[in-house]
Amino acid sequence: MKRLPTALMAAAMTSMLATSTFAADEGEWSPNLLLKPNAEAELDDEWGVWKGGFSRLSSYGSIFPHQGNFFFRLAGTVKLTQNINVSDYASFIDNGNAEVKIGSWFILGVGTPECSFIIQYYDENAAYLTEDSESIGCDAAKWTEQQTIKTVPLGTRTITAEIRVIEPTACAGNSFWADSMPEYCDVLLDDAYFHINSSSTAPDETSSDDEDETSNDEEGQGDETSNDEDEQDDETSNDEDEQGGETDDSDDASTTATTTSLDFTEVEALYYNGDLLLIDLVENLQVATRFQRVDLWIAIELPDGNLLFMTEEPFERFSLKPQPFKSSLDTNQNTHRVLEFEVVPSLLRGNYTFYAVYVKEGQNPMNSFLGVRSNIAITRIVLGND
Ligand SMILES: [Ca+2]
Repeated sequence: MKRLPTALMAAAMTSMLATSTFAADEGEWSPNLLLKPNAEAELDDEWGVWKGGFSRLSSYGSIFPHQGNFFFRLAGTVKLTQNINVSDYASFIDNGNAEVKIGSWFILGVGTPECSFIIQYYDENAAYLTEDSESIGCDAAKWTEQQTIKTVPLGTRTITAEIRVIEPTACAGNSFWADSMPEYCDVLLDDAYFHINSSSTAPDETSSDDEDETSNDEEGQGDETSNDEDEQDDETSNDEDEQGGETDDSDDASTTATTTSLDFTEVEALYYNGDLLLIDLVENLQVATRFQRVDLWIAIELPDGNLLFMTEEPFERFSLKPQPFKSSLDTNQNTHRVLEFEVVPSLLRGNYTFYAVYVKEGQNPMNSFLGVRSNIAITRIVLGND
């Protein structure tokens, strides 16, 4: 039986946007700004997970943790994220001296996955600035460290650090080798880290190693990366048009700040037939201008892995087709009941994961993360067999 955290959502917002109050000394790396990076502690919702499987294991076949008693398993195509508030480092960032170092230890479970680190930079209005990405090897047969160092753009206040695993089609089964072919590719991960430093003199000997290793993977990564880049170009140019000079001047911008947060209220972890299931979403949204309007997306991942999207249509509340739940929002500070139903025998048993996120108006977060304008609220429940 899978273990689930009992307190699922109460601390999600605070933890996802938690700020390290530790100020870096000149030339030194900060403490690890990732929460629960080594799998040792039971998880709440420190990690945002999009699409694939994410679990915490003590062993997997003959594989054991890199350190400690637990490690993470990423199954299938997975985007694993944490949002990191770096406003404590604002002065270093705005001097152009700040760098970030993202890394983790990887070992291959099954398949030929394509992995990368993505670092997205957002300003104090939570507006997307730019991003870095680096293909990394994640298919070694023994625990191997991967790391990359990037310069932080001026004006950055929040960073989304992402570990992305792409599942090639060869892992999807349905082939001549179907019997021996795994359903999913697996990558196992332990001891992830994200540090920021306060000067350019910090040690970075390891970065040259990484460049060598990553060059191998670039071809495999091709399609995925180029799609993202196209979208990124569009996105960036829109932002610039719409926001004009506002965000260039940090003093003015503070009076027109966009704030967003989403949080599911705490729910029981386990339900049986006859139980009433209530899911409430606490929305806090204030956008600076009408150009920064957002859509609210709510998706439910079913035990069979399918995603259902809540819709704006009163007679078809759920759809397999990706679509927003509410469109063109500017200000909204409310708790909404998004789901209320009795558990009946016809419902699939197993794990249900609920996601909610604000996305730039008109953008589809299933195509690209670039339009995301808030934390991703996540809560999970299990429908048990009676
Ligand atoms: Ca560990």
